[in-house]
Amino acid sequence: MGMEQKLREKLGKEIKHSSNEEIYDALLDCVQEMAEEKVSQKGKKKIYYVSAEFLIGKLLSNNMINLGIYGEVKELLKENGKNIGEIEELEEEPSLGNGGLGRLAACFLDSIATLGYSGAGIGLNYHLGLFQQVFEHKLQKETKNPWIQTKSWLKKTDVTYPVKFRDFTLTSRMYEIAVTGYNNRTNLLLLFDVDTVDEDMVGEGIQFDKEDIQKNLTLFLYPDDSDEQGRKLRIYQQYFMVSNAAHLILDECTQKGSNLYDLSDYAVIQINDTHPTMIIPELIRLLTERGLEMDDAIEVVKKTCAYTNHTILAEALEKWPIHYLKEVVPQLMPIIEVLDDKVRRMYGDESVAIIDRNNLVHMAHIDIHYGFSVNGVAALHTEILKNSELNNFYRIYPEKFNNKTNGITFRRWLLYCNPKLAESLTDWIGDGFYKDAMELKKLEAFAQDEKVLQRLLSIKKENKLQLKAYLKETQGLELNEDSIFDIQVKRLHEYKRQQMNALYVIYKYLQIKKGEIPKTPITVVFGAKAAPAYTIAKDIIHLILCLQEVINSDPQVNPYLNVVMVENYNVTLAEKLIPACDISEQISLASKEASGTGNMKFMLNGAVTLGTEDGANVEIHQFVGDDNIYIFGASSDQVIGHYERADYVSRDYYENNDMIHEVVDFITSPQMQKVGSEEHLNRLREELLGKDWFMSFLDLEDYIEKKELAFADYADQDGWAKKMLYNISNAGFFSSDRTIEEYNRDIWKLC
Ligand code: 26Q
Repeated sequence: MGMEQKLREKLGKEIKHSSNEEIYDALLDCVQEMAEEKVSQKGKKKIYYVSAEFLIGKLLSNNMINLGIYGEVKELLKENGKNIGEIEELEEEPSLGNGGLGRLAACFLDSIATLGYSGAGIGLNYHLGLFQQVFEHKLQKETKNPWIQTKSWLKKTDVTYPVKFRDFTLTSRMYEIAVTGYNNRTNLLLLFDVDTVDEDMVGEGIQFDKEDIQKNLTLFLYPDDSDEQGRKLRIYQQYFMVSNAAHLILDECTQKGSNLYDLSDYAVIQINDTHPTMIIPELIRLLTERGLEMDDAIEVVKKTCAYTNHTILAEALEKWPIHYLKEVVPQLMPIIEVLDDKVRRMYGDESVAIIDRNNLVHMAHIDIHYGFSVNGVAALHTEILKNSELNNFYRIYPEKFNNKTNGITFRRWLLYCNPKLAESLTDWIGDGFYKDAMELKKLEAFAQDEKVLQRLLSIKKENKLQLKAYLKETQGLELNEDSIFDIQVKRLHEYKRQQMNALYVIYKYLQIKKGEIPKTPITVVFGAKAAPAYTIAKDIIHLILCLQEVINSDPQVNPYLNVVMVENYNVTLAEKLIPACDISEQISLASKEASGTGNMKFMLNGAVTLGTEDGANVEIHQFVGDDNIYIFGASSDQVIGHYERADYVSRDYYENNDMIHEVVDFITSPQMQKVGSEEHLNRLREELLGKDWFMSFLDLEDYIEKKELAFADYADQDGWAKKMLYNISNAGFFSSDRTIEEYNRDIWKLC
């Protein structure tokens, strides 16, 4: 049956007589039915990707692309006077992740299904998601984000498990979201929930009673963990997630014929950062309940679990006080003690112990001792893990350590978000790159082809115009499509150094005031959410919003320089911003960004990276060569050296460098105080002068120099188009299909 007939049957009337809402509902039904037909039981061994976050983005169009009906439906709607873009707008974006780690999990699910592997994602169904960001008085305010619509992609199931905590037992319920592979099978994302959750208990902003676990367990993603109740709630969430996962995995495997001793022939569990680590003691507990001896259970689990590390930031490495665990999940403590005891007997080395002298349980240490694989997410990151952060473990288990450089799904981040580029690429090099991303390399043959270069530039311009219209309509923002779009979008964190970009903006503003007019106008775009309890990150948002007002309302400057901070940055906005970008800001303090994946999305869409030698930027640099990227700043070794010697003193830079002095003082200048809050601006300036833990001043001069060079190069449009072309041609390696093939070859061994 063709799509037209299917849709009309669902609608019960003509498409042209239906409202957008009715069409959305009908399309959702059609897509779900088509996806379900492709659910498959094939494959003895299955990958279970357990993660606290799955930042999947809107599903309607993505699923239609993967099912091969997107073009047909788009045309059909057009013929009937409907616009697919307006229908997409009706879908709420699922709010199940913070940033990189959650989006990576979503790209991986897409690639696992696309490559035809048997796999499932397992996580939680946060009703109100991550908070929604609104700007009020130039400050971030958090509100709830109720993303689950009456007509939803979530399918309620009858699967329930009892999950026991110290003081009570909760009954879980499983929901499913179909994950369609491109031209291939459908897998499932399994999200656990409790029926007793009460959305009405949320008061002003995102306030709620953190102790009423039955009602609050799956309300929010990472409830504020700045206080003890928040941290305990996090443990409740984590245990709830992994206990359900462990039950489900054991049930599925026994049904398929496992005798549990051979569990690793049926299942491999990828632990996404330490958030699901309790699955290790929980599986051991359940295996002993099902009759295995403790030592056998430990061996089985060791062969089944693999761990991915996403950070070297000390504050993000989870360490839980024993007394929290005793209060929440006392049944795990005897097991964790056995695990600790074995490690102590074997190695007698305090630094690799599971329970430290302060009675903190180191979650990553459990993963490394009791899993069979430890991977970093980019070459440099894995080297840092092996040689410094986890060196004591690397010396014990060199064979466990491996690198899996991150990737992104080209279905969402090219075919869907940049249809004009995808279409032109298909004209030039055929459609082989849809399945084999390395075929993008064929584009290099066109590096001297004037028509191709001109088309790359005109696509960029069209995408800028689309973004301009969208941001005007949805956020009332004004963009100049004739300016360079310089974009930094990612979570707000000091190590990512949005503050350094803001200092550049101040520098440029002052230059223009002094009469130094740039050749091409510049628009600096920011998008970022700050964790609710992260004071300095929120001050940085305030700084950017103040700059936006001061600069955009200064008639002497605004023809040449604009600052735009988009509100509530999310996947949907990323899909519109990235195709319109000229310069991709990837400016983390070297050694701190494990990989980055935004950098890959920008590159694939023809933006040129301005970045430090950090994370996957290092590999991007190797692929595109010196001429097609702007690299600046201290190396990771130099940065690690500064930390070791504790010899970075931000105030020295301020005292000894006139430019730095001037831009820092501008933060609290009368102009800024007039539009902003003295408290926030002063605190930020003091932080930069007194601490600046992520060394913004260290690289500032070099950053300004390279950024100016990029802007100057942009004036030669032909030369710039070549840079775009080399970035696109070399993006193939960063397909998550490649990443998943490597996970399978080295870790999962599914077939
Ligand atoms: C930990 C303890 C308590 C509360 C929260 C957390 C917490 C929450 C989220 C710790 C870490 C995260 C998220 C980390 C993350 O997104 N990491 C990013 O992972 C990407 C995918 O590998 C990388 O590309 C990025 O470099 C990395 O920052």
